[in-house]
Amino acid sequence: MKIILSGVKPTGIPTLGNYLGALRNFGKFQEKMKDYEFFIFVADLHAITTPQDPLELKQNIRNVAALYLACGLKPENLTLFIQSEVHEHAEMAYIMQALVYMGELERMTQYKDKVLKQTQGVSSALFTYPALMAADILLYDAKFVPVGDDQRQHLELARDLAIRFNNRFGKTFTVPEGLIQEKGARIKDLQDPTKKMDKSTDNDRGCIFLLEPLSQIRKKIKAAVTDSDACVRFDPEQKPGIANLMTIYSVITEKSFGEIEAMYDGKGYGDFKSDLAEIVVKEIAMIQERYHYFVSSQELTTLLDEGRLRAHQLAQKKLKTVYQKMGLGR
Ligand code: AQP
Repeated sequence: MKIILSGVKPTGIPTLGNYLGALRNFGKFQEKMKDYEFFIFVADLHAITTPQDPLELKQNIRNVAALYLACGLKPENLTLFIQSEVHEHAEMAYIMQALVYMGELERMTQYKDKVLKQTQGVSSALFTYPALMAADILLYDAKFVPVGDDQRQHLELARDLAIRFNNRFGKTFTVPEGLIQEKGARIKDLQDPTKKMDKSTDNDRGCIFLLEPLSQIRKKIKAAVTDSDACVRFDPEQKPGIANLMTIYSVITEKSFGEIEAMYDGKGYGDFKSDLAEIVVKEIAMIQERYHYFVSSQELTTLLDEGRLRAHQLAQKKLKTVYQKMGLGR
């Protein structure tokens, strides 16, 4: 059995970045890789590495689960589950913590960035987050992990830990590989195109949330930061705002940057932004319609129940093997 695994943290409403960098690709990979089983989960244990309101967290968990289906995942070959409902994730994370070195965790750039944003003190779980991520992946021997560019470093660490464990205790884990799209793997903030678009942002104006009113999405795109050059040209260094908008345009429409440049040759940013706003709104309107159907459906509840059982079955077996290889217990 060959497995592809990925997750999204329910720390808020997923963004256009999450969609273009991750969610949208899951359904596309499903179409192309029919001999793979897809293990897709709601990463709620990852969410509590930063403070969460319990009621909001519960709602966000259901939202993310519904959005997976709304964004194109199909129930065939799918194990959809909630991370905290499969207790082996937390147990395997402890094993990974015993394996990973402090220096490796200290080098993680996402940790360093997130520490700067914390106002209430930094939890030790934020520091050990990559150990939990390695556990998520290795528990199921996932071969491929489709993620956005920001997860590249964590994925590399998961590979190192799999190799380290295999060298120390004998071949146990599959060494995973990332599936990172060339385009759309790092969508930037609309107000500050040097930063990635984050769902836990301080400035909502730079971020498009998948469940926000369509009229607001139009406004945000029209107000996106550009430059004074007034020429639609792909140049991430000199024109990061326009390059980001062109990336969004290109991923959704599947038009190349050259084609987009030719279409807007001699036109200003106004036309380009208006068209992009309609393209994004059309895509998100479709997602919202499907989300409203799935979020309160019995279909979703049943999928999550079945997913929990299937994930637990595999995870339990793997954890037992790991304990045995390490000499734990009797
Ligand atoms: N801007 C982005 N562009 C492309 N892909 C992105 N991803 C995240 N942001 C972008 C990818 O989406 C998947 C799920 O992400 P996540 O839930 O683990 O993290 P997040 O959206 O980055 O969420 P947070 O923690 O609420 O906020 P920040 O951003 O502060 O960490 C992943 O595959 C990710 O690569």
